[in-house]
Amino acid sequence: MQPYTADGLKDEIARRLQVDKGQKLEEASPKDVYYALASIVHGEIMPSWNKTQQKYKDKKAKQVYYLSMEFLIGSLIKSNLLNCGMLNQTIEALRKMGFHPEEIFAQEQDAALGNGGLGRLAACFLDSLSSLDYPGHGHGIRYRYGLFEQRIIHGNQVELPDYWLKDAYPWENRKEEEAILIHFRGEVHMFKKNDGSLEFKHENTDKVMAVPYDIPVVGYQNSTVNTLRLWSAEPYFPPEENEGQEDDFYHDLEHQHSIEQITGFLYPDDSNIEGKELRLKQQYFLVSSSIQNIIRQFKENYQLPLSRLPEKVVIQINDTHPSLGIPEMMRVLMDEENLSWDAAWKVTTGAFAYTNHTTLSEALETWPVEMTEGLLPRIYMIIHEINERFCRDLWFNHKEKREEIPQLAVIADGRVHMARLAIVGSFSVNGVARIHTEILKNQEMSGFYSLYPKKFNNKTNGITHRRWLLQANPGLAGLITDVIGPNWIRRPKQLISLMKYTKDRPLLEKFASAKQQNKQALANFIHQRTGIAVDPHSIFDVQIKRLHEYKRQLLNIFHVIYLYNELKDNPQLDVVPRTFIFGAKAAPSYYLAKEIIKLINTVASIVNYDKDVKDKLKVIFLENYNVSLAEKIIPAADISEQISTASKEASGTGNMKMMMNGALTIGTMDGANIEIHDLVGDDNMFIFGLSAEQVMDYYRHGGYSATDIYNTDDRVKRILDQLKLGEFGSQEIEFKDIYYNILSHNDPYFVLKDFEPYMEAHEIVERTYRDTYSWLQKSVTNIAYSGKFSSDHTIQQYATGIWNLKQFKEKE
Ligand code: CBF
Repeated sequence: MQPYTADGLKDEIARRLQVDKGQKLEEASPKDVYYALASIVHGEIMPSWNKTQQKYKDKKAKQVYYLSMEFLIGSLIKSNLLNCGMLNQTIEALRKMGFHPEEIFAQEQDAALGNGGLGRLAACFLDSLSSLDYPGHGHGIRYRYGLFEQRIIHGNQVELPDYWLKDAYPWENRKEEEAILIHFRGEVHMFKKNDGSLEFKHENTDKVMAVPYDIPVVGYQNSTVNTLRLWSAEPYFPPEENEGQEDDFYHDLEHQHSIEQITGFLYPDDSNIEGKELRLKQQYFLVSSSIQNIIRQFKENYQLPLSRLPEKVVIQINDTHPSLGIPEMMRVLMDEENLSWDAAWKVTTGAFAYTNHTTLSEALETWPVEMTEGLLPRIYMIIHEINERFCRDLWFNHKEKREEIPQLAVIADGRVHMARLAIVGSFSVNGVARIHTEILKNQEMSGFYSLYPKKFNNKTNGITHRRWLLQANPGLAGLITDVIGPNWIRRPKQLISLMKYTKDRPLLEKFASAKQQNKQALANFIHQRTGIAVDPHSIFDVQIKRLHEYKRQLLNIFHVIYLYNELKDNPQLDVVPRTFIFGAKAAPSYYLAKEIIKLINTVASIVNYDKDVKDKLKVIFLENYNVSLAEKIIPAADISEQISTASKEASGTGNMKMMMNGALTIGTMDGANIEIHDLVGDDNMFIFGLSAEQVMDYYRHGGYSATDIYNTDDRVKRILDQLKLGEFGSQEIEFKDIYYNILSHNDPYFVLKDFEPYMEAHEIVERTYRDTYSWLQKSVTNIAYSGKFSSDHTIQQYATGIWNLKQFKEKE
């Protein structure tokens, strides 16, 4: 990539404005400048992109395809500039032009094509694949509407459509010539061929075109550019029908609309599966276009028999959502490429690998047989056959499993079980943190684990330190480079060298000042957004993630109410001032989650204006939490709230991002918190609450008595009564459902059970924070150990442990 100077860039922006828009620099709006800049960067990327793809082709490299219904990309302008080595010059150039660089970067609307952790993980993985020179690409859906935009009105979440494509998206290239035809519904006819084998013809289908839009995935200053291919649904116009036909204009419009609906919007729910046919359609649309595309490219590029596809192609499916890829690959290999069942099965199971991201039973997808069969008749036949063969194998070859067949069968109780399909049809099944994988092996999927012990493995999640530290926190990143040199950027585990400096007081002061600057910046942002002035010297206590009962934002807000009650009783109480910062979206149909958002906002509206608590307590709910907002909040966090009910959070990745930015975790022994704890130990994080074993034991024995705690702990009783009696709401009935969910449904997420230990842990937080020197040591220790959670490390583990993929380092 060509090195630009700041002045060169400035001139080039001016030139583009003139050529493309006939505009003078002085007349250009921030949006005009953004587009001119993006077009320059895109132009810089193109040659490397072409070269990378050509090299893979020429050298017949093995490639991984990451299939995911979600890619939570966020904004690309800064990360592309950073990875192209142009960020610093751009900042200088924009300043010289009289613009505030952040204002220009903010012109790009986040691509919110995901709900939360799973989608963001996919985006981090793509960044690491390119940055480590691995041939690896994403395949996803180009939703016209991303995750809804959240507004808070009178404390309530209100959802607005996120039409992120209303302005042109400068990073995508439409590749109409590579479109693929997808078939829904229709009839399957069976014929006997001369050799006695069967042939299946899928006819009278509803046809949809899948048109790819390619987005470059730029590696960090290494000239590797992989591809994120997003598919868009468009009507299919058979060429012969275009001539001499009277069109029914209105019918056509309706038809077009129903087709475009397939890639119309992202389902706004990541832990409850909505049994909607449209979602099933989306899933098949993604996998059919991707698999046909992968096979086409394999045939074009490798000139090898399809039986050798697994030597060159590996397909990682991100959760069960793309598991229909397994029968789809069988279909293409058998019906279009004439492979036998056995040959096709060998290729398919040699190519697919499955990652599980949750054990929440409501998120383990199943589809009704009638719906699957009606929408995808040929695919259903294949699933049926996979199931028959699998069950027969269990019956004859695993006699000890006969009793378990109903729990293992791919089709059972009139439904297709997607996780079972994914396990049976893949060569690898992985969880996303050590404890999660153990739960899969020993509980949720134990029946399969005993059948296929070698398939199961763990790959603990990771995050890209380039976006989450280098780009989001330049102050801290610069300081780290000053102290240990720049090698950590390519080898994040080298952050460990910071451990040599944890006793260096003057240096710790510098870390403190970097954090303080970030806190000040966030305080300014909060003020500008909400009008509320927060004390930048207070503890910034942050919980940012999807709103779900198991993530227990409720426990956090109960702590706030407790502190508020204490301060009301004794306004002179000596406490370290705290600012509680929340960011969370609730699925639109998740009533209790929305009630919790309302409660947080209601508590905020009381606490923030109560003179008794003065500046000791502030509660901020930042609306429309998304990737760009996370990039502002995380560098400023002192405390990272990771307080899920143990056993429920598969891994979490916010925990890693905040640790990497020097926040200390208060958390349960759940997900990746356990692995953070392995590294930094009790001295450097605040662990509390029930263990996963205890939680699961309670579940096995019908739970515990929440009422006992209500009756014996005055603090708890007071809080719950305040909810019931309407003290925190305009009406008495307002938060009764939260109250009853805890007491009548016996507190399914153990909020009361963990209340006392959580309060104690927070007391320790406060005591520790008072000792600035010790706090800073802990903070730097967290940064030092965080390199292990770079997605570079995770991707290396996938590449060597699952994909057998080589880094493609060859340079010009
Ligand atoms: O593995 C990535 C993340 O996925 C989830 O968000 C998911 O959607 N299942 C989990 O809830 C997270 O724990 C996990 O980190």
